[in-house]
Amino acid sequence: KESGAMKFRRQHMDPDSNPSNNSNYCDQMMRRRKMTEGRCKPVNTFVHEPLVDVQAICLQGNITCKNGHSNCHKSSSSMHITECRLTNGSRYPNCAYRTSQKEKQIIVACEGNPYVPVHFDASV
Ligand code: UM3
Repeated sequence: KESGAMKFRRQHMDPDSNPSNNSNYCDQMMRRRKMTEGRCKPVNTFVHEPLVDVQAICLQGNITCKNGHSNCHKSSSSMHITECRLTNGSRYPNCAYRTSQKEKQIIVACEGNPYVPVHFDASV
């Protein structure tokens, strides 16, 4: 079965690519990473940094997550990310996304032992 940590890596980690000049990145990746099955996931962020650097965010101080839990952590440095946002006219099963590259600090929720990212909360 897929663990929370595995799900985070599937949905949010893409360390070895930089989609700079590929406006189809989100259309391809949202499908390839199985976020267009059953419904089109409305918003999803991919992180283009080494996994160890993203896991290290869990060592930062606790902050409150959007859901009120206190197991969120903010990266001390900005990270290369791509935000995928469903386009207005997009209708399942034809999920179409806008691809936008950003450099922002990210907030993740961490759980477990080892204490690793299981949810992407926000970028700031
Ligand atoms: N989400 C992102 N990036 C954002 C905001 C939200 O990926 O900037 C995702 C994370 C959540 C989902 O999925 O939207 C609902 O908040 P997850 O818990 O599987 O990571």
